[in-house]
Amino acid sequence: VPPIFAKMGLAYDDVLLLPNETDVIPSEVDTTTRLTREITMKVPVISAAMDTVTESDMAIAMARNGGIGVLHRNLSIDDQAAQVDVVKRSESGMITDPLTVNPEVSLADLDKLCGKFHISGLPVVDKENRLVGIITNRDMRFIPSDDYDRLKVKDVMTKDNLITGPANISKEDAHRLLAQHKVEKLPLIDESGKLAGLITVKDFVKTEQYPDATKDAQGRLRVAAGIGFLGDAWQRASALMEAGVDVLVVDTANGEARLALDMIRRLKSDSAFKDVQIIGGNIATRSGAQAMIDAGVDAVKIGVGPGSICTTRVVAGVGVPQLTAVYDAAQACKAAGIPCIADGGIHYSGDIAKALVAGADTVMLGGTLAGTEEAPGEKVLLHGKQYKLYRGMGSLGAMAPRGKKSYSKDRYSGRCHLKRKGGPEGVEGEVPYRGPLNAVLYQLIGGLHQSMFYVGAHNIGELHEKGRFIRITDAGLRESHPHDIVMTAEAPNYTGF
Ligand code: RVP
Repeated sequence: VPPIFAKMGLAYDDVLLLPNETDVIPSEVDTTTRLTREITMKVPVISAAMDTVTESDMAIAMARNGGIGVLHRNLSIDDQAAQVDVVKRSESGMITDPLTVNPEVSLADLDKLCGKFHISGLPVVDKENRLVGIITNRDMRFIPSDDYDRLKVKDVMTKDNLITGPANISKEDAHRLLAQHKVEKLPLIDESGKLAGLITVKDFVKTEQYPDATKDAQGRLRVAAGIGFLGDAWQRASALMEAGVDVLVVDTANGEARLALDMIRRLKSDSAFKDVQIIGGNIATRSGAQAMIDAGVDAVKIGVGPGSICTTRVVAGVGVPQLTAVYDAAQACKAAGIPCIADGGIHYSGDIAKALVAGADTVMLGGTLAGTEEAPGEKVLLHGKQYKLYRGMGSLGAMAPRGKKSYSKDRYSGRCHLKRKGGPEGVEGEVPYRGPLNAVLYQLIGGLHQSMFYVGAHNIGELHEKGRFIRITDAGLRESHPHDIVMTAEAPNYTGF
């Protein structure tokens, strides 16, 4: 039996990293890391499964920039699966199952479809999936939108001299054909004349523009999605898997809930999910991590109560300061060769390096990304400054969205066996608007590069090995932040909120 008082727990602010002799050049460090047993990423950052943080726009931007997004689950199964579909279709080496349109569809409906999937045109096929034309915004450009209801795809599509390629075309040949004919989309046709795929110029451009992107074997962006373990969770998992999700996160406030562990075991033992990686969380102790590992997870997510919107530690009096939680849980993960994620409480770039040195392989961010353009929700103006809504998934607002069914309740009511339901464990608020995600990530990752320079680590493995902490006092923390000055300009990597 462990003693009733465990050791002292430390938070990120309780420590600093010690500088070492170094030959590292910050811009040349390699931040490649493991997200799960089988997935690596160039950038160790994950956007949180929260309804004010990650929907498809954020997931696309995160994956393009080398991280990954976890789509939240505070929406219907169909809507969440549709978001997976949007991410998986956003770019690709070759689209093997392209969206198509029937010649009889109105231009108005076509326009809606293109808007939903952020695409500029579609192959047109008959009932047998034979290519009969192609319609892109070049065909639509001079058509007044007043005519969209009246006109059909067949009236304006390009149908003569279609440029197509064989289904097994190489990347180089496809590029040559696109360039030679100055077209943007190349439908691929199999031997029986049916549409077998699509290659687009946009995908070539995106690959050059985002060389670090997190992609699957087919060149599609990777995406993760949160699920629970109560009610229709299994149905949700199945729908997300069918939509092509890469990672499922069994996401609960207390990952040691027996039903959550059962859900993980069930997913891991069902061969239908063999191509989907399973992350489990959250836990905050070594034994919690071990329980996840024993259930078979492909990565463990760590954090009980460190989140900026989380009140679990005051409402329930439960939690472990995050640096210690990461350090302890990572011991079990390291021994088992399973990666782990430090989730919550990271608000400065320096905290990322601290989390990694404590043993994490990646970090998950909520509040730090909620103010970006790609986060769901409108900007609001408060006292002459722009803000965006950010709320805990256990807040009253997230658990009971107005006029909608709530799906996030079970994250914070895993205590379903109790007669009395608990209260909220999160709050709602606003965070400053911070512009596009890539600018914020640039600062965060730039900070990590600087940490690696000071520690003398060329890569994340060396950061794990060489990083050492010094504990600091309140006076040390005061000394760390800008002091004895009235700040008159905000630095892009220091918000001070
Ligand atoms: P932060 O980055 O500090 O804003 O924390 C984000 C994390 O907080 C999430 O990834 C999640 O683990 C946790 N969270 C989300 N909702 C709540 C809550 O309502 N208590 N907590």
